[in-house]
Amino acid sequence: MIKTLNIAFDLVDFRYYIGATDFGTEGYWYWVHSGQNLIFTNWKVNEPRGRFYENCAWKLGIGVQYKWIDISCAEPAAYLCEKDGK
Ligand SMILES: [Ca+2]
Repeated sequence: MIKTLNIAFDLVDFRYYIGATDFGTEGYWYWVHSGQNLIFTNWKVNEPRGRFYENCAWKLGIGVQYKWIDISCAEPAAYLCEKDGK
């Protein structure tokens, strides 16, 4: 548990892919792993705005309250993964 908390603290101010995309249907945002549409979103003001050129979602850092933006899926960035707690 302590290791998990340390990792989370280190990641506070980085940008990450969060696994959401609107690739295929512009404006329809869904989770890549499940295909389900987003129920909760945390978009930054005036985001998403990349239209057909930006189809992946990033979580920004603490300076912008972890808001999301859309970005080109070709942009290099870290990513977050979900793991079963079992
Ligand atoms: Ca898009």
